Amino acid sequence: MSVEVALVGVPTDIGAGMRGASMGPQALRVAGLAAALERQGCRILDMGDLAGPVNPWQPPIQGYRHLEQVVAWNALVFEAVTDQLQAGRLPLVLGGDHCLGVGSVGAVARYCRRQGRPLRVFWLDAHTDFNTAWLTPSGNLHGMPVACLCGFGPPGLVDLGGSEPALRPDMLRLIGIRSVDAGEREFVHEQGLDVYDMRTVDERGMRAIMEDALEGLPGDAHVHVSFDVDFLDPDYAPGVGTTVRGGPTWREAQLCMEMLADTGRVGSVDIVELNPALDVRNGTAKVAVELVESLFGKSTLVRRPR
Ligand code: 6HN
Ligand code: MN
Ligand code: MN
Ligand code: MN
Repeated sequence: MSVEVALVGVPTDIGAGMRGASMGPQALRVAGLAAALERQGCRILDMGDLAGPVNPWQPPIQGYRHLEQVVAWNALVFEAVTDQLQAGRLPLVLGGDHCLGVGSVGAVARYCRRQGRPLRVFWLDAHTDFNTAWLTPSGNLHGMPVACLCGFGPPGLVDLGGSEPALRPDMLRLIGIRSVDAGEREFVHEQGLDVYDMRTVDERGMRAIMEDALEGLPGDAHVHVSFDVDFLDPDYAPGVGTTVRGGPTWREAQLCMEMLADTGRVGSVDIVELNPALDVRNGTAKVAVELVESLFGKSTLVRRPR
């Protein structure tokens, strides 16, 4: 039976500090996302785009910019992702900025909890996204989804899927990290997040750190991949709002995706932070599509499970 993938467009930049990620879903479609997944044997159902509030482009209030609109968008994402999981499809959320991870991962977490299935979330990103209203240097909610999912954040986001936090820190693996704000850094340490920063990738290599991050994955686990395109080195992916140099190369990122694909457990995916306004001839969208094709099983040679 082939995997049925539901594309859920979330055209918003409501949580970002720069406009343009709202054009991400269309750029990914134009870059050939559906055809790439079809080549991997998936059946594609494009659900179109969710329609949430417009970006009022206001400064932060008490540590949050556009909190009301971020909550509204995430409520829509939560519902849409829940619907697709319940229909037995693999939700592929097309962002949009990374604030939508609260609704997307929140829905996946509640679904897994109800099914009694273990969940592991791979957060591929230059940033830890672990800010809170009192730690954030920007007020931008795309810098806070991991904290919200772990129960640290405003009402409306932390309780999207019920009263208990969506995730415990031990369910998370953060890969590719190289930009963490001063207060955020302490908080990451305090909460014991499993962070594979770029120094660790440099020292040990992508293969070893992915083996470590995948260690002990239960056979019945659900793997969620939240792919922030700024994970990649900006030489390969300039079309994002918050580039940080020194990220994984195209090859390293491919290996990361291939090793996730090899688990056979990927059950939901976000592609976020692509900003076509900053891109060059849609090249970053094309790179994202190439990586997602690997995440769904593309390989040069026939591979058998080791
Ligand atoms: N992202 N740490 C910075 C902030 O404003 O909180 C940047 C966050 C970027 C978030 O790329 O998803
Ligand atoms: Mn992010
Ligand atoms: Mn990021
Ligand atoms: Mn470890």
